[in-house]
Amino acid sequence: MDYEKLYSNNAKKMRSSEIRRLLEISQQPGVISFGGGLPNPNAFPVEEIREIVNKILDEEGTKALQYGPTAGLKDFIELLATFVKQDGIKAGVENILTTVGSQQALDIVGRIFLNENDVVMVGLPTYLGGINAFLAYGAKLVGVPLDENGMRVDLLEEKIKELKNKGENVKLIYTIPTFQNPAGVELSLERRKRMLEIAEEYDLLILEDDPYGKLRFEGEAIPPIKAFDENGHVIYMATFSKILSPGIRLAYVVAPEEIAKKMILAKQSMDLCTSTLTQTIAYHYIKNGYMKNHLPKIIEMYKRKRDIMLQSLEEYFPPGCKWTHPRGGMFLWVELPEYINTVEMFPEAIEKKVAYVTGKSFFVDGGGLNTMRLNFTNAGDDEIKEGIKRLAEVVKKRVK
Ligand code: PMP
Ligand code: G9A
Repeated sequence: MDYEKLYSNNAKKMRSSEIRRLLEISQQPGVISFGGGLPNPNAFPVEEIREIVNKILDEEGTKALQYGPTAGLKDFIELLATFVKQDGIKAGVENILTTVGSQQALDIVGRIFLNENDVVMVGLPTYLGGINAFLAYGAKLVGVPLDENGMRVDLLEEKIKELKNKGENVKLIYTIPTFQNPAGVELSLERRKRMLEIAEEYDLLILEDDPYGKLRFEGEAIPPIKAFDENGHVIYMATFSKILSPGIRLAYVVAPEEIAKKMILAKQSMDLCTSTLTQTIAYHYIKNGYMKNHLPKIIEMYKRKRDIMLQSLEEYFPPGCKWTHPRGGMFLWVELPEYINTVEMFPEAIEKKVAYVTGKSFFVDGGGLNTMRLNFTNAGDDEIKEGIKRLAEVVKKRVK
């Protein structure tokens, strides 16, 4: 049977993710992976979770194993309201919903806002999972270059003006302001405020995706854009994937009440509710102070790994290559000489048993051919050094 005839228009627009595909390759024996944004296995608080789960099953097992409200468990949502307050975000329970990872939140936003050909402004580069979520709803993605201070908001405004003049329906600005995936840069405070003004002036929504904000190694914290949002132009999302565990698939959204309601409605037909068990685990993890104690340990580990990667790049990479010096997060962004194509180079890297994500995957304009993203959190300390050494050999062969 020809199934193609039956697929919906949306299904035809779905694209496979290079990061997801890479997961399989990088699990081959001996491969050192700087590919997917995987936390380090040693960062998972296995014993604490065991203790919490035992306690939950003893004391509230039947509740934690039952269906729950679509937005999330009441106690957990209340706790999240105080959790986000630490970052200056004012939210009531009516503004918050939980999701199955922030990837689900990206999909819900696409589902409730995007019609075919609606425009989403994104960074050049930007998170591949965001690109694919929006493309599946038929959106047009328009890229705005980044520099060391994040998205160029001057160019953002110029492009929005241009698009609006052409009659395009610009709806969203998608941004990862803190330790951006993939570039590792931070959007400056000034630019955060300006981006919000632009959203207000042009009647747009900002989709602020913040998985890495709590993984700061150095420098002063910059408040999320949502902290300045007095007029309901920001949908904020964050996840437990990088600070607790991605396997528990738990994230949360803070949105204007009306939008939160619409998102909950969309979620009703997607999965009824987020796992009540993992919400209960995360609740106790925060409430009992485990999160506060554990986070500094992860930060220390990841900072050390970033430093090892930076030192190894200095030591082994040939002249003519550049990389970012991220103050937090999980990724380092590398630019090779213009004439080197990291897509073409990839099979040889795999042959040498080292993996990265090709930069091109993060560009909506076909650019970034000479770039790559390196994750520094997943590999062991010695593996980072060895992996960069292997990668440097592959690069050196191509440097003229
Ligand atoms: N947004 C960004 C920017 C990410 O980097 C990731 C994961 N790498 C996600 C969303 C999705 O994360 P999760 O679904 O695990 O919360
Ligand atoms: O495994 C995934 O797809 C999550 C990681 C995202 C990333 O590498 O950016």
